Amino acid sequence: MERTFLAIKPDGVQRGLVGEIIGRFEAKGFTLVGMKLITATRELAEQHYGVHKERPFFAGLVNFITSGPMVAMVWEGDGVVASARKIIGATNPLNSEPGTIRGDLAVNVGRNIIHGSDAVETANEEISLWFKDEELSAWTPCLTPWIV
Ligand code: 3AN
Repeated sequence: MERTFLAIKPDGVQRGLVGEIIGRFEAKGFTLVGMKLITATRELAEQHYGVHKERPFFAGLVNFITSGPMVAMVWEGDGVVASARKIIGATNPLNSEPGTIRGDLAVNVGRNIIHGSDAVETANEEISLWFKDEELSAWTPCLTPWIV
């Protein structure tokens, strides 16, 4: 089953948007298989954003991402990598469609509240960078016995 790495960045946590954001992926029908509140070290942030290390915004991005706790998560489901990117919206929130997380909740490209892996291969790399295998729980949602 396909998995992706999503992280609510420090601005999303500070703004009290954790429940709102997680709710969108639950409502869509994806399964949460790993989650932790974590303040990233510089080493972890630099590894995670290594692809951007020559970009002018890299130092500011690492400072921001290490500035406070994030909610790091692994979500599972058919096509979850591409679908989560659609739910998140374009990188620059001013270009994100209304209805997407960034389109509804963010304004600034440097404070765009959530990260989502951009491809299945990247997702697998990011999951192993942020989580140990034993921190992930494979489970099958089964609603009825919990309701009636
Ligand atoms: P996405 O997060 O949508 O995959 P990337 O991978 O192009 O976007 O960029 C990674 C992160 O770098 C973005 N989430 C954003 O926080 C930051 N970023 C990208 N472009 C800029 C920019 N022009 N100025 C400041 N920060 C940026």
